[in-house]
Amino acid sequence: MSRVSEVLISKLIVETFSSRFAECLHLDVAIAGAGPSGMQAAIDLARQGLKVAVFERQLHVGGGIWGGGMLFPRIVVQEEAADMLRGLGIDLTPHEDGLYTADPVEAVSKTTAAALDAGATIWVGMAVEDVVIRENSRVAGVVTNWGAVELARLHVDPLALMAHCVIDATGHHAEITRRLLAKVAGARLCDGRETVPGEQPMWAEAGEAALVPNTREVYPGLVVAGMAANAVFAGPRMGAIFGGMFLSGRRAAEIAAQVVSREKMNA
Ligand code: 48H
Repeated sequence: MSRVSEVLISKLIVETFSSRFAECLHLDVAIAGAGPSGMQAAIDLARQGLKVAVFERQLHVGGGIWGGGMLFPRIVVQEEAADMLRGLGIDLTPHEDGLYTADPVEAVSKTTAAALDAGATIWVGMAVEDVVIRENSRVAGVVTNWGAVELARLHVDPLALMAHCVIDATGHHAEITRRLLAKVAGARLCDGRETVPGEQPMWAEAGEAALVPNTREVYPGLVVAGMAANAVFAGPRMGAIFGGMFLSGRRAAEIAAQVVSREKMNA
């Protein structure tokens, strides 16, 4: 029989939060955004034994998956990503032309479970508002604040966590990459540009095809994934097809693992 006391409830929450947060002060990879690309990257990196945390501004994970297409609760996935999703236990219904449909609730739940089971930490309600920079030439961590503080526009100073690599999986706005370019004087992306052009109008096939090639280390220590990658490299949007997001997350994990090895060698 448990003995329930208000003080003990408060103590357990504060103490276990603090110790779990303290464990994240030195990460291998910090991922901003818990949509499909960020979660797939978290699964792959954590399965390699890397220390990974995902920071999600909203109180829920899943990003754009929940809404399916215009709130119709189905997502479309193509053949190239089908095995990855089946491997997570997500049921896929086959259709013509190598396309499948899946249930958003199942897709979010099973990717989240896989990330947690692999050892990733997922923080919800916690936004990445900035990056930690070193020598004006390398991203070295993330600056976090409560999503609610952002929403209320309160002047509350943030906390910083160090990471060998940061993945910008913030979706359409590519927030982390934009923030970096806006703040670091003279910063240029890997292709020499100083601005993020944003995604292009819808062209589903081209948008999906562009996602993996656009998944790159855009600045030392900063990798872009998912819709953010198409925003940074002017790829088209694609509507409610999600295979490319999972494939981009996988590619981001491969690149991030290389960045982590490089940074550990340089340390
Ligand atoms: C913490 C943040 C921050 C921040 C944002 O939008 P997402 O689902 O991202 P992807 O790229 O994994 O998937 C894109 C897909 O959902 C989509 O939008 C598609 C297919 N669109 C096609 C079309 O034509 O419209 O998830 C990004 C997540 C969200 O949960 C945000 O709340 C979160 O990132 N986020 N979290 N700190 N600064 N910015």
